[in-house]
Amino acid sequence: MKRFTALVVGVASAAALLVSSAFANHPVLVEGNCLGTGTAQRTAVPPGTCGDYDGDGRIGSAEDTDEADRVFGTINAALGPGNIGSPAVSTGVNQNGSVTIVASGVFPEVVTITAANGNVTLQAAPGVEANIDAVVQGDAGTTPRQSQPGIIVNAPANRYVVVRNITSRNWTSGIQVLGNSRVALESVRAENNVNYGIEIADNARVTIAKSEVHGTGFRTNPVTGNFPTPNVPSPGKGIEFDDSSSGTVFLTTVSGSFGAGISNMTGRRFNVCVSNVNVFDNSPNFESVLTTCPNGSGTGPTPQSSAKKANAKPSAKKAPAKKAPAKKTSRKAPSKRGK
Ligand SMILES: [Ca+2]
Ligand SMILES: [Ca+2]
Repeated sequence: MKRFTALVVGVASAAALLVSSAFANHPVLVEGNCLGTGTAQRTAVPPGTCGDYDGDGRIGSAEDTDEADRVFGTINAALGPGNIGSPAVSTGVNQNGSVTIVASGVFPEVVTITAANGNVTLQAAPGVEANIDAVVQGDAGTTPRQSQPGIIVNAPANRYVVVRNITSRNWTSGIQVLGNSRVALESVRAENNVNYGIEIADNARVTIAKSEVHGTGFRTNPVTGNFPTPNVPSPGKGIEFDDSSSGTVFLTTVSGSFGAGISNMTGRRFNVCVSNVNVFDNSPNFESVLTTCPNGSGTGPTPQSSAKKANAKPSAKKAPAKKAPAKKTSRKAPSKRGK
């Protein structure tokens, strides 16, 4: 019996070690790249050139798989387990840690953040232009990528995600936040996306600051269509909060949207608060959005058209801090999300 107990303790200790490693929350780096001749993405360059931050001559997928150096060439590889060698050594953040892009580059990949194992930060270093772009001229993946969102965040409510200093271009939605995600978008730029610059749905809670959303719903493309004529974007909004989501928008510019610049479709007037923003040439600039932020939020359903009246109701000040209800009533048509 004693031996059995010792065995159980031993197994439990090993399990504890495995569990503790899942809470590492360590940082990794992603190198940049540059656009060269040909259609294939380059993986070998003269050492130290073209985004080769660690000077080994490898970029892109070759940097993802070279050794357990915690330096990657693609964003999704950095976010993943990053298993290298046999037996495998895991060096990626495994959806638990910070991914910093350290040299400028174009990243033609749908970036998926689940924060399944811990908090996740995705950022470019100051002065680095990290362009997550559906379009790379001549690349075979360009066509299917344009019918997908660029950055998808779908995380549990007990994790926090930060996206900082990242550009997302030419997708259906530049950034899509779903589920129970809790997210800070800081200094992000969403340009030339068709359906949404930034799309927030489900129960997500998102704060957006110091960001830019431009040209949503307008794009000419020989494959996915010519928007907004003859194809009409669905709906071509700069920033939208939908379903039971909530959030704030501060010190942000939204311009040139086919639809609304900043839109609150939650049906709850205090779910979305906007302050000190620059909105211009959207249609309209604001849709059911409060531009004076009361204390508290989520005080109950109200017709979107009456949102302006909310500013005059002092009772809103006593509203408790919002806890988004888990209840979900409807999902949008798939065509709005990915087609
Ligand atoms: Ca390298
Ligand atoms: Ca590497």
